Amino acid sequence: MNSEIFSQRRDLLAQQLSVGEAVVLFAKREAHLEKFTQENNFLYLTGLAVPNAIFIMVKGERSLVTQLFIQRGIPEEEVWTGKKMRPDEATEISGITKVSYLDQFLGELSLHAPKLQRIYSSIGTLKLDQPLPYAMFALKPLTERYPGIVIKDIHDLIAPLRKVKSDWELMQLQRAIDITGKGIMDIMECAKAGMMEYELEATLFYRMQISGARTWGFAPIIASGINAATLHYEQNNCRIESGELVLLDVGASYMNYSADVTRCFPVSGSFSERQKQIYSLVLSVQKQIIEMIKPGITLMDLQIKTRELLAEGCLAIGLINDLDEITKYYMHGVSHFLGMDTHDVGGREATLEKGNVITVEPGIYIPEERLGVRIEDDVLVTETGYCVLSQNIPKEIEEIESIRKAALSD
Ligand SMILES: [Mn+2]
Repeated sequence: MNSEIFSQRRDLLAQQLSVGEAVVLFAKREAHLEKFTQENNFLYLTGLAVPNAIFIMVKGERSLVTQLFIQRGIPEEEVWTGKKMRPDEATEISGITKVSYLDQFLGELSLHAPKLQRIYSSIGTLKLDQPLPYAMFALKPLTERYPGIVIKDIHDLIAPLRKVKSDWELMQLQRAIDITGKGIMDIMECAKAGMMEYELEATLFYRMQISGARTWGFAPIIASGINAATLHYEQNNCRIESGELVLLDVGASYMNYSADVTRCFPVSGSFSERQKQIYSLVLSVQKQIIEMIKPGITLMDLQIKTRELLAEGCLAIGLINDLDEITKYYMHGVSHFLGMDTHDVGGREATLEKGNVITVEPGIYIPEERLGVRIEDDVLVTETGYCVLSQNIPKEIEEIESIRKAALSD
């Protein structure tokens, strides 16, 4: 990957900054004996997958300072942890020519401080009952001496950039989705009643690992029977009983881009009449919602229509007696942005534009029948409509039943 990509992203970021404003982003902290994954805003603007580093961009009257701070390699430590990234390596990857060491950060920031009014960083939404975000903590020496400097979350600056995917990003996403799809097929081809949910998780994880997707995009949901009616069931530790429907809500992360796909299949080979009825309803709604996708439509439009269609469907089959009762069986959003984060930046009410990638995931959950159905695809917004990136992963009843029957007859 060319450092030019990161330079272009930083140029777009810089265009949004006014004089006296700065961006300060902190890489993820290194955690002992833990697999390292980078903070996504930092990664998006620098391409650097190293812990503890800092990125700053300061807009002055006549200047724009872009600078990196990285860890100094200490020979005694490098015996244990391997070589630290050198400044010239950081420059080669990121395209940022001014690279200093972490112990120089506060000194350098001091030079800019008197003229700063606002700093954008990754702080999210501050919660009073939660610890201070690391960025707020790390900037304390500055904010204590310059209480006038406001720290704001970077979301509104970076979301417009991150939610429009480049061709390169779409290639990574497609790969993440394809690997996930292969893993779902592996599961459908090996699952049997009596297996544990986590055995299916292992099957998919194996597929990911041998395909270069080293981590999950999010904690996988492998939910059989009533567990599928718990939206964020992540234990995956139940035995799959014969006759149950198994819900897989899974996504591999490839090059830090996350897939997010949900499929359901009958462990015993064919759907029961009731499972078929609920599944068909969800599938039909899902297809109608996907059909709506084009630039100019809002995520809220999709949500309102989903609720309406599901309510009509549930009323027609007698599951509810009044359209408003639908919230009892469908209670979540139908769509979110997808990208480096599984729930990517962009919000829940945005207007769609070309290059956005969103999920479409209606569902119906009936705990009293030990049944939950959700069908989720990943969809690219194109100039005139949409392209379903996960279209190769089977979701028609006949396709799923024939895969399952073939698998069980082996
Ligand atoms: Mn999703």
